[in-house]
Amino acid sequence: MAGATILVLNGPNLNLLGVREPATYGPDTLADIEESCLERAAELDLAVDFRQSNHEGQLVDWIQEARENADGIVLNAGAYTHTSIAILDALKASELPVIEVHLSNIHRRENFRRHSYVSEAAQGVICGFGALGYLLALEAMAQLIKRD
Ligand code: CA2
Repeated sequence: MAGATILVLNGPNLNLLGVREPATYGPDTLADIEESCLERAAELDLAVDFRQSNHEGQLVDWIQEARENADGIVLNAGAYTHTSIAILDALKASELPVIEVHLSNIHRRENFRRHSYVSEAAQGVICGFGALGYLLALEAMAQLIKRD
């Protein structure tokens, strides 16, 4: 689908990227990741709407709005991945293709990170590749949307 819009949504604390914990999450800031997403999206003939919030309700509102404004969602829900049934319900209600992204390999860390509510609504999950995961997700999304 040429010119499709992908909502790239980031959850709590991801605004701290590049400032703290580079050993776990890599050296890139969220602004760096946004810039590389915009570049890759242009090559893929996609538009990207890149957002971050620390608030669960705000993320739910944006997912609800995506039903009208976007053609797919790439989501790193941060810690809400492991807790939020509200985000899961909003993703299901959106009826959009969803790709879940994590910078770190959530299966290699604490046990509580191994369960993801988001995964139940996701077409696929990319984790452990740092900022590259967002670009891989955009490539996968471009293919998914083309197929539909
Ligand atoms: O690996 C990921 O992308 C996570 O979604 C990141 C979340 C974590 O709760 C998930 O289990 C896995 C945490 C994001 C916090 O980001 C920070 C960045 C710099 C400094 C502190 C936190």
